[in-house]
Amino acid sequence: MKTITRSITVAAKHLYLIPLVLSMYSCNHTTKQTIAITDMSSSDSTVDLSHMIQLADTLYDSKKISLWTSDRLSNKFESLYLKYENDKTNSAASLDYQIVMDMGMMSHPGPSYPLVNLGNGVYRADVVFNMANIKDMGKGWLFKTIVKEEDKTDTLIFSLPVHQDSFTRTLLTKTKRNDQLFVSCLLPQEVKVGKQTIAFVLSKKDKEILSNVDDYTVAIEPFMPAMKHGSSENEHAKSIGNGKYSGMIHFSMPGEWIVKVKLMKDKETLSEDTLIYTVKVK
Ligand SMILES: [Cu+2]
Repeated sequence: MKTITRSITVAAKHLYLIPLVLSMYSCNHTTKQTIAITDMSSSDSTVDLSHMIQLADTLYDSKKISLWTSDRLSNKFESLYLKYENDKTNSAASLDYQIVMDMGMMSHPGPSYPLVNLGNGVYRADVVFNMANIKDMGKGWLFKTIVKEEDKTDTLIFSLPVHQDSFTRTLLTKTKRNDQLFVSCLLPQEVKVGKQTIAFVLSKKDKEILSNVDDYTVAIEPFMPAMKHGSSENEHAKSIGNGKYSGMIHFSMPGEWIVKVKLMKDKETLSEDTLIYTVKVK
């Protein structure tokens, strides 16, 4: 059997157009936006694309493929949602994806989890963007959607606008057991003063394939460098499954804080370095 392979490149929508695009879509394409589905594989119970940003979409043959995210993309752990619609209901397709950083002179794959099928033609792709796009240097991050049907494979390429955050939220560390782990702190860049939940995602990196890590404790210590003090009433982040960890952190006053993080197992520190996340407290 002959396999046809073709490649379609789709430009991402400019982010400044999103408010306009969203309002336009809510008038014309309401049926395509109100998809609420249950994500069986994670603790987030539902994924509602109607509250998300559509990064790109394309129509080809009788198919429509679109890519969604809950907020603008930056250099950290991100969940992307792929929606596949086909007018021909009887044709079965299998989907896969690949993340590639195109830097012009060279390109390299990026760290990502296997695609999760959420049902109803929606798939989740969890990715760690370990860098932002660099201006004037290649196409930046590309999302390659691979659609396999009986006799052909199509590759659709979406370019992704991945911005640089002021404060890095994903750090790579090595453990004493020689694992390479991405430690992603899910705090926004800016938070409100007071006691609040702090969440992390631990991703074990084996080449560019990521997998969940659930058997650590993420030890946290908030510190305010300008005034050289910490705070009380903090709780280390414990595993809640699917590579996610949740704890409590207390930012007792406004200003710039750092969160010092160590990975522990049975009271032993296993991360080789202390990871530092900066956060602006308002
Ligand atoms: Cu202070």
